[in-house]
Amino acid sequence: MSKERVKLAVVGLVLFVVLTLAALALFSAGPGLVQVQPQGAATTFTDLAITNNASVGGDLTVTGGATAASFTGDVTGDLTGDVTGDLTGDVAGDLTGALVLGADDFVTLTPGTSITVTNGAAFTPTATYQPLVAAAEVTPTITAGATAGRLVALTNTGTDVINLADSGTLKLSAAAALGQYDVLVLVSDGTNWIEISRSDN
Ligand SMILES: [Ca+2]
Ligand SMILES: [Ca+2]
Repeated sequence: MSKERVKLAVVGLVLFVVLTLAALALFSAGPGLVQVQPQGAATTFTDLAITNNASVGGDLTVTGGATAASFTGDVTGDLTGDVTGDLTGDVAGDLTGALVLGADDFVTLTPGTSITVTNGAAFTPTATYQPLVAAAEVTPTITAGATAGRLVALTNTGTDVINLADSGTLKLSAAAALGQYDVLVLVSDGTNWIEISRSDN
């Protein structure tokens, strides 16, 4: 090999080493952005620690314990661990653990949309705290067949009397005549609405 070729080979080798070191320095410098592109087959990480935000576009499956300072997305699977932070969304699944309220928390029933009841017509409660109103004294009926165990507190917020007959699938201690602010509390057995209590306020 000629001297010139040896020189070129040495220069090439030095350039290769310098570029490799530069690339390593670039990728090890933080913080950076690491993107994981979808692959045909699942990629398995033995350990993956993320110290900043992580955005997951697809499903997130956690088989171990999960601790999150904040979790703002929906949880559609089962949640078997404790929730120690605030839960601001709806819980549509079953709660099989204890429901523990903090020392500064209340059970708060968001009122359902007020229903204007009419004579002889059935109305369907939409919330446990169900305000009712009428345009004149009326005797409506209540739709049967609600989910068993559902509670409803019918509250007449208007000045016109709302009568509820003790008949059919409405099982009362006696007919109810709800004046303003009077309340009738019922529970459904899946077919009937059964009176728990009433209050003439
Ligand atoms: Ca009765
Ligand atoms: Ca009253």
